Amino acid sequence: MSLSANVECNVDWEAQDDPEKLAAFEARIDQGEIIEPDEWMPRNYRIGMLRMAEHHANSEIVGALPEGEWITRAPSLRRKLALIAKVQDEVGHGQMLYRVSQDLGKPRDQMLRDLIAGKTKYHNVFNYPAPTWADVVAIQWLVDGAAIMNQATLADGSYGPYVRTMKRINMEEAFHFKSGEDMVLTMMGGTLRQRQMMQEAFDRWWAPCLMFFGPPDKDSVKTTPFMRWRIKTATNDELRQRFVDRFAPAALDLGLKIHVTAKDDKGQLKCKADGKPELIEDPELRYNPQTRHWSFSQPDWDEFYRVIRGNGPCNKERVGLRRFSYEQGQWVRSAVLGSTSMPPGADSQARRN
Ligand code: BYC
Repeated sequence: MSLSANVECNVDWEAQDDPEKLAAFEARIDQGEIIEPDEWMPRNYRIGMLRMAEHHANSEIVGALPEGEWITRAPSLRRKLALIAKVQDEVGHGQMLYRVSQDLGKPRDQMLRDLIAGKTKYHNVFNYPAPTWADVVAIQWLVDGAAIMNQATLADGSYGPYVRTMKRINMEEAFHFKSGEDMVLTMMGGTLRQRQMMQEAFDRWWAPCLMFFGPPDKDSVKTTPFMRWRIKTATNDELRQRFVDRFAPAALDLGLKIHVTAKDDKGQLKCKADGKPELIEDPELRYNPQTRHWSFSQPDWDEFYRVIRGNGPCNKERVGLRRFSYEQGQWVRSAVLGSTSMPPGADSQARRN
């Protein structure tokens, strides 16, 4: 089944599938079977899987942008080479995930257009600025750490092409995370200024990383049906808790403090009259030996919804750069697809000559 180029890809819970086919499909899911693209699947499974794979593909290619900005400014040749390789990996993940999404019925060109038109989403975290090298460190340690935590559960899902892609991506993400760990150790073992920079970056990234796993379960519209079909295998809150259990003690061991922060509309920490950021140590942060979990303060969910609806500090910049690259690449796509159209601006250039 293929969707035409302008079909709205919305889950419709009122849609009725053939009850016999649905029962047979759900029995296969219950037995842990893997679903392949050419097999029958309920409409909402296909659309739900497509939306998730497309959101993921978008996140990979937009996610390459904040780190990509730092390639020319990396502090050493070794860090520069590692960063180039990482950014290349992330774009490659996007390529693989757009292929998975294409097989689910949406043409690639429509996905790229929907991204730059603001019709589809990508992860909240990539709408924040990375003003220092320590932000690159925070991305590789915390964001890649969060991604691995989420994607390890997605690799246990039910849709074959996505599951296989997750396994491959997770291996590469493990390298990114190791590099992030090495960098955070370097920063926290460095000078006072390096440790301060790392703390400031950590303060900028902690809350967005808590939001990375999606809204609280009570507000997550898709978790329950998606878990029934094993599109997701853990809830947003379960993953968030796993993240805090893993990273809160690691951060404290490194000498970092976990603060509740407030941000201005440029994504920078709000400052007091003396110019220092308004920071309060998280009053909820503590380990409970009975539950073996850490408690923590929830991030600002209003900020999350503002950011994912296009009004975060860097949304316009990130989408603008994607638009620029889409427009600049148009002549290459036209050439490869056999069209004779000229690159943007080339026809007027030709007329002038
Ligand atoms: N950011 O019902 P819910 C990387 C949306 S990139 C933005 O819980 P669901 C990396 C959600 O789409 C790795 N939007 O949704 C790359 C939904 O909107 P719609 C990225 C979010 O689908 C470069 C609405 O909120 N990983 O590692 O059950 C450099 C309600 O949410 C977010 C993936 O993409 C968010 N954080 O669960 C470095 C993994 N959270 O559809 C690193 C695949 C939620 O109603 N995706 N929304 O308009 C997932 O696991 C799931 O889609 C989510 C959301 C957990 C994100």
